[in-house]
Amino acid sequence: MIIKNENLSKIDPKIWEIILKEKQRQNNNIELIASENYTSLAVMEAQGTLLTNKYAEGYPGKRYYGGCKFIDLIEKIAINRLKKIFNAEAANVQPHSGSQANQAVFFSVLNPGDTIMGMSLQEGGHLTHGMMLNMSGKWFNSICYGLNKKEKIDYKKVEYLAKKNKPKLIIAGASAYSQYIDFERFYHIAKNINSYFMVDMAHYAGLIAAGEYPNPVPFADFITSTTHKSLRGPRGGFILMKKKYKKIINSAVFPGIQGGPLMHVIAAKAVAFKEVLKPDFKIYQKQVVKNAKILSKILDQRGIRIVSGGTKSHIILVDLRNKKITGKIAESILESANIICNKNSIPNDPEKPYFTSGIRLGSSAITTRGFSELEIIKVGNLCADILDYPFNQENIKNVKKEVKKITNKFPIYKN
Ligand code: DSN
Repeated sequence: MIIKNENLSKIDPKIWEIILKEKQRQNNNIELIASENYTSLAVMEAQGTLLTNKYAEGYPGKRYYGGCKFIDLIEKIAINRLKKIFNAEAANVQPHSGSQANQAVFFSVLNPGDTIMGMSLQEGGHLTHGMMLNMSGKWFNSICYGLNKKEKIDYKKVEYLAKKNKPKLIIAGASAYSQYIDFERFYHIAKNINSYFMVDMAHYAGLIAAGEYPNPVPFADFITSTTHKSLRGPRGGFILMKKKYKKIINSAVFPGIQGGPLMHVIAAKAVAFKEVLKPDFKIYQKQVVKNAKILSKILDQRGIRIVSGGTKSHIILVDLRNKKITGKIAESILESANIICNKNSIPNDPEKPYFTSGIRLGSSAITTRGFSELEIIKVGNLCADILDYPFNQENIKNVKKEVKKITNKFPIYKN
């Protein structure tokens, strides 16, 4: 039977209605999840195209399916734009996610049982950098480094652990670390013991592209990332590498860990990369960092402890111990006032990861939305109002009203 080419609203009104509700939710809430952002209509348009119909296992010029001449053009454009953004020697745009980008690097140079070293999840690292329940912690001998007393990466300990354990791969990168990472220092530590050096820049990629955060590209053998966080693209991943690793990385992605690439997503990545290359993107990222610093300062002034004393990125990690509520409760009460964030462990957290003593905030999405100083000051104070009196229903109601005033002024997706 020929498919009916009618609109989604007609074919599946149930799903359509839920999507509309989600649109309303995104419009009515203040989004402070540090790993989220709002992608452009152009990016979504590319992702919603008929490119989803096409199988294209392989790489441009060397596919395992016919009919790939236009697909090849798209993938080549995505690769070239990405290389230009980061001044990278080679790029692979096929990973479906950041986690798969990491897996591909592991698959390219490691064997099960090899030793890897990454930042501990409890102190700001990422699940895929060796956490014991993740494949990276189960299949490899995982050594973790963490923070010093000032809640900054303890490079002396990194060096000590590297010399002692001789990991085959050292990973730098984090998902709840607001400070600069000294990639050059990591590079020297890795080179001294002849280990591979990988940077997972998923959180910082947009800032790095705009020159607002140190660039790992000159130092790392492999750089992995997602495309949907600070980079503001579609949900997906990529890998940058030195040219000498292009072959092993490409075959680790396909046929190593993935089959057919998602060509509609790769087209959307290409569109996002074009947006990143525009001068506007630099202005946006400058404001992202500025907004995070203002938000952090307001919270600090309201007596809320910020882990590591502030931020140099889009991330703010909040310690709630003096407020006597867990991250889980704070997340849920903020949500009832239409402020969205996520609970997050803080260094030496006495609570279990499901509860935590902290929340993580981020400025990427609110900056895309158009918030600047005035709104950020307001947002900081509203968060503090909630955290000061989390169980006062009148207070929650008042904050929610104020949130509505701000969000009404800054609609995201109009039609
Ligand atoms: N889950 C992402 C984050 O929120 O940081 C990382 O993959």
